[in-house]
Amino acid sequence: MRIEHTAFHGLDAVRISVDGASAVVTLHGAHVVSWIPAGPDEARSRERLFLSGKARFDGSAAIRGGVPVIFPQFGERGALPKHGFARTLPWRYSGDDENAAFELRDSEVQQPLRAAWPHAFIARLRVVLGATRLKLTLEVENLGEHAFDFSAALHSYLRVDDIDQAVLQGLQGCDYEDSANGGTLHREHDYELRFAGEIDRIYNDVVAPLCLAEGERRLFIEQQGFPDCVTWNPGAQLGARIGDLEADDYRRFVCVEAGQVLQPVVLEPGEVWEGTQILG
Ligand code: TA6
Repeated sequence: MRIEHTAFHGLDAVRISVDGASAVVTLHGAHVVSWIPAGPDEARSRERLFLSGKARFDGSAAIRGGVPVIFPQFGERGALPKHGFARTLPWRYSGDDENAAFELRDSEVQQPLRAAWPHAFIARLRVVLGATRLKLTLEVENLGEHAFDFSAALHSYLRVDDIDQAVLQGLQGCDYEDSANGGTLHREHDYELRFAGEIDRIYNDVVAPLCLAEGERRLFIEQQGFPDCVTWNPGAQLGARIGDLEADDYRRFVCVEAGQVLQPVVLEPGEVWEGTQILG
């Protein structure tokens, strides 16, 4: 892998390239903002992540699109701001010339967040790029003297041309919590999930690789270490109320998030947890 330090909309970033593929990761949030796999033609070698034209790059908020790192809290399931603080803090590049890695330490967490989550930790994001695959591994290490618990996710915004043509295959048989309908519990019976209207679900015990299909195009999504998969699209109405999305942007992405949400991780002193999402 070739690694170059660069800037992305004014943010410090790292550009990774290998065998005709490329990815860009900003230090703000260790946020993957672009992934273009190699391909025999333009149809396959094209941007695979959605990034909003109204995304904010001033460091004040999470970037809308790409792959936000959610840690140490998913959603509003705790005292921290929604989805925790990792996506809004500056990470440090901790890789070398060939291995891309980013690190966030608790010393970066300022008050009042630190008081709300007073734990000593290192979070690392390792990014491995292949010609047609992107592998993201989130690692969390407890550096303190007491156990802590956390939840986490890789909140990937996968680009689609038309939400009406996109289906997510492979969730059949999984139980899910329906966040768009009061957190009710269900079992998925269908092989294909379609995105008609708001979909916001936390699927549990996802083991098989999933496939995002749109026409002839396929993107496979695997996860390891993360037991849950969150699927999200705001639909037209909610999409129009999200300030950093254009009114029609909901048509152009599906979030398929590898997560540890329903059952937080309990990490003992000295222990390391890791979870991986592979796109390709
Ligand atoms: O992962 C799904 C979700 O929690 C949705 O409920 C939705 O709110 C989305 O994340 C985006 O959250 P954000 O804070 O980035 O606007």
